[in-house]
Amino acid sequence: MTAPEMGARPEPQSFERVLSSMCTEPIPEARDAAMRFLATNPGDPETYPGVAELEREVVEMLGTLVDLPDPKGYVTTGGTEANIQAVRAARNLANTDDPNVVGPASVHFSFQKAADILDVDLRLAPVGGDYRADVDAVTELVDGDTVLVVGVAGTTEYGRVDPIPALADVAHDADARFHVDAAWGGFVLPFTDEAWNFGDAAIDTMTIDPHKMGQAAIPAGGLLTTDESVLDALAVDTPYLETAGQASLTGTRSGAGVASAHAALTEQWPDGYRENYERGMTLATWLANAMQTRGYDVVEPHHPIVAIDLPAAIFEALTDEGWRLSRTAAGEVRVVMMPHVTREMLEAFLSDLDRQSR
Ligand code: 0PR
Repeated sequence: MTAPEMGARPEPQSFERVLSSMCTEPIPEARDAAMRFLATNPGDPETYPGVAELEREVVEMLGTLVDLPDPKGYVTTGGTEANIQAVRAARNLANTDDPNVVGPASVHFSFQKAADILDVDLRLAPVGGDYRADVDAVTELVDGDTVLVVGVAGTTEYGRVDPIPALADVAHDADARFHVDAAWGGFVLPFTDEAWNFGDAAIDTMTIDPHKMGQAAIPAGGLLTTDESVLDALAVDTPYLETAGQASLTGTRSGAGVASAHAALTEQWPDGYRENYERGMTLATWLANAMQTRGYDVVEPHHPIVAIDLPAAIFEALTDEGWRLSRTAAGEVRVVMMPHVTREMLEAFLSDLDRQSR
């Protein structure tokens, strides 16, 4: 590795060839808000009351997206923190020495981290042929030590929505809590007829991230709950701060993320997000057809994510040309129709693909 060139101004990458990311460019209002609130810390609400108020408003706005009238929660660093905290709350509230968490194999890998840190057993059930949680397979793994059942509303690889109401029943029949991971899907699914939110099922906690489809600057994730006791189960005493307790996992937190999420939601809910969803779906369907026409197998997009079975050599060649792609565990290339992805980008991608395939 060579020494960094002193004085050179580093530039971030452009989004021109980014097809695999679940993050995107913040809208201008969100970028501006992030910059203005860079030196604020919602982890200390007495010293920084302005940003603490913005955070309460973000939680309210997220509640509107997920059909939860009196939402409680906070702005996390992202989906990983929200998922870890959901597991932590469920473990702390349950009465067992040998806790386990049950979900489909499609849960995000942040649950592996949660299980490791919190010393709970993570039990993953095989998914069905439709890439969604198989309710019977999940039920089989649940027992008297299950503290949390997890469903995903918008899976990382295929954008699928698990049968959320049925999984909620499985959880509550076993006296466990029920968590929905809508980290990515939370800003997409309000515009579909899926059953995924608090209005559709008895959900205890949810992850929903403004820094993904919400078009806010990183870091801005969200943990929501119906139940104050979840936050109490997470809170520790904060002896030398003026507030009584702190429920977040991190101490000092980014006011930039909070303010940015506030600006993005204010600007984009609901019409801007609806347009993103509709554009994304049109592009996903278009790309899926274009790929099928070329003879590639495609996992039909139900939401704005397309998974394509591309030969490894073509994947490598496109990566060498600067396309930022990622693969599912089964090896498909996955294209996420984030707001920065355009028809022109996809046409350029297809033209590179066609050249590589000749
Ligand atoms: N839950 C789901 C359903 C997710 O898809 C993700 C991230 C998380 C939780 C964790 O969220 P944080 O990464 O905010 O902690 N899914 C993407 C992934 O791991 C995240 C991502 C984002 C990947 C941008 C690449 C990228 O460029 O694939």
